[in-house]
Amino acid sequence: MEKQQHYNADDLKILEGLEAVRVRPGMYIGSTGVNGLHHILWEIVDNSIDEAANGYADEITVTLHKDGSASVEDNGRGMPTDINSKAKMSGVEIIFTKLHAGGKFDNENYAFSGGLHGVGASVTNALSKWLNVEVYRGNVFKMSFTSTYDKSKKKWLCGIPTAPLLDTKEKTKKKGTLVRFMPDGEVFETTEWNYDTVAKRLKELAFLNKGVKINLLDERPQYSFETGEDADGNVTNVRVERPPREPVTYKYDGGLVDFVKYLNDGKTPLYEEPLYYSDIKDIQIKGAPAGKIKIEFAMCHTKDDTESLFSFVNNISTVEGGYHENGFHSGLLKAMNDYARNNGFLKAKDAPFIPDDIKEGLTAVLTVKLANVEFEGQTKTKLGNPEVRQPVEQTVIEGLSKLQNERGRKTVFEEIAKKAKFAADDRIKHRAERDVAKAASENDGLNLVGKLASCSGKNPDLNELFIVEGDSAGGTAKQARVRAYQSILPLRGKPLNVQKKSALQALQNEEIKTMISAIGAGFNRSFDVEKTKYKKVIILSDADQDGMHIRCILLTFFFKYMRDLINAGYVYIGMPPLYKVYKKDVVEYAYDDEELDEKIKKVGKGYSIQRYKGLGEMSADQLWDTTMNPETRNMIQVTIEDAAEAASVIEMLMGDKVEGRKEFLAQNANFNKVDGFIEKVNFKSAESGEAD
Ligand code: 0R9
Repeated sequence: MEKQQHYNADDLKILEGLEAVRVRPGMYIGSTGVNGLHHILWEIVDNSIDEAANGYADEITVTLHKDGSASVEDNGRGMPTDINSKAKMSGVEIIFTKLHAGGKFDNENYAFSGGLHGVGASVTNALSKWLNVEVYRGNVFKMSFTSTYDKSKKKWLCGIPTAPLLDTKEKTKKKGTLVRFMPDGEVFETTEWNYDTVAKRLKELAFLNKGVKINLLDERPQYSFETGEDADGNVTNVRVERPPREPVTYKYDGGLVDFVKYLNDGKTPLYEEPLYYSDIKDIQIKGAPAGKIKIEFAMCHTKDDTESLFSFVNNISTVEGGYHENGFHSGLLKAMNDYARNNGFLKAKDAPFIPDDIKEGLTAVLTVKLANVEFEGQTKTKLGNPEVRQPVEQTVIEGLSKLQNERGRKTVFEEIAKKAKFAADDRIKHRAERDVAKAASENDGLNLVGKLASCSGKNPDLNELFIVEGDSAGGTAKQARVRAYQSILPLRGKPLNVQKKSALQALQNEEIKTMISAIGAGFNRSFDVEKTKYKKVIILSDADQDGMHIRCILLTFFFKYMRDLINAGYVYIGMPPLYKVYKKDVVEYAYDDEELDEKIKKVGKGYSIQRYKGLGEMSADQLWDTTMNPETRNMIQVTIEDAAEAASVIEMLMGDKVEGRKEFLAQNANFNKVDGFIEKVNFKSAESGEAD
């Protein structure tokens, strides 16, 4: 602290900048929940990725430490350690104390083409208890920052350097930067890193950054719960410590091509090697200087009938799409229409393909990189710059035309054109499908008598539809519900698994017709989320194997035929409790084994435990209190990734590839991947085939 006077008035302004981050963290990282927590890790990882994308680093290691801190290390050039003449501080200090450092910093030395997104590492610093940096550039350099609350001044002193950058004079052969930080528990609702979230993102980044080796080390001990019985026959629940996870490494020399192959795992591709192309074009974003846009895509059609397009802008997943996706689709459509006309797949009398014809069964990854992007949409994951559309369209047309003329690609384009023609014919033949679905949508109350218990209110914002496993639980739910805004749809047995069915076949199924009719927004291509009667569609199934299977089947249905319902965030998984812990009048519910421990302590000596095997075991009051009452219930909002994962699980179990299924089942099907809401189950029921 002895050098504190080293920082002058100019710097104070900077520190106030960081204080703003403390005061309104949501403005900088979206939320202070688990997503916000991970955001501050991504900021640091992004810096390393930028260094790698510029060709200076090829290995990045992320470590989740025992003490709850996280660190990121890269083998790049190392952050600049010299004093910047303008700012009168080292690059290291700039990066961690200046908001938006990197992106806005206009000194040539520091011009990195990355840093195109995000709010910068200073935000991570501002929201951490402490942050330590080491730079390896011949010598080892060190710098530390801390955040404290100054009670007398009633303000946060956050991200304050404890001293200027220190040259330790220690020699090192290593190159690069190491950043370690402790997220502040006073800022975040949780400071526990989610391994699956981190792993998934790092894997994605490894796909998007070809050849970069990304390691993930989780040094935290793992815990599991073992239930047993003590001498008096009471249920016991003991926490057992297990060794940390094994380190993992992600590295894909094929980049996007490997990404597409990975996404197609378990599907049947129409051609062996995905198509790949990339180009850099000029772009003029309104109100910004002329710039460049890097466009890259890989694609491969499969025998499936839905499209999976994963798009990214500056390595950020654009789940809600945007102008780059529009450009991709229109480029693809133009290129394939030209090809099909010129090669006899479309005759003079045939109408041109429409986008859906080309999208059928398409798996593709599209990434664009450019400066001055704007994100829109509910979750800020939609690219809002219209100028992006044209260069992407142009690149796709050029790319596909070049690829067509490459040796060995002839059959690839023939396969795509054949598939599109088939889809177009099918579409024309099956216009009837739309009419049936429409009829089902409008068929209010007719074939629903005795099935759907409809709510009386008409406001989709308030209305909730519970899809309940089993007639008996359905009956209980009907008693428990608030009639004004809660509808109950009991499902008899397992719903039709639509994975292997055509849309028309799906429409012949009573249960599915009833769902379409209840939701009232159409189906498949005619689905219009604006027309939904419910902005909460809640799947309520038992916490056992069958229940998990039903969840997966329903999610697959929504994923395939009502995807926008998921995109809009209207699909939920209801979470009934697993245990009731009680003693005389005291009743507590536990939703998992960890909570069971807590609740046992809360109820105290002489407690009893009931383990719910199914929803049907609960009384109407209990079901209301634990699962249906908006004030007290536990629900999980289904993301498109969850649903895609459920669909790919179903695909693997039911799909064309028998080997994949066998291997999968042999490994005891760990369904926990779907963000923790599908427990570890052995999916025997799936093996025996469809449950129509
Ligand atoms: C572990 C996380 N890694 C980083 O945060 C990281 C930032 C960074 C970096 C540069 C190199 N490696 C890095 N790792 C760098 C160095 C130089 C020029 N540009 C970038 C150079 O030596 O000339 N920086 C990112 C931003 C900045 N450095 C700065 F310039 F703004 F300071």
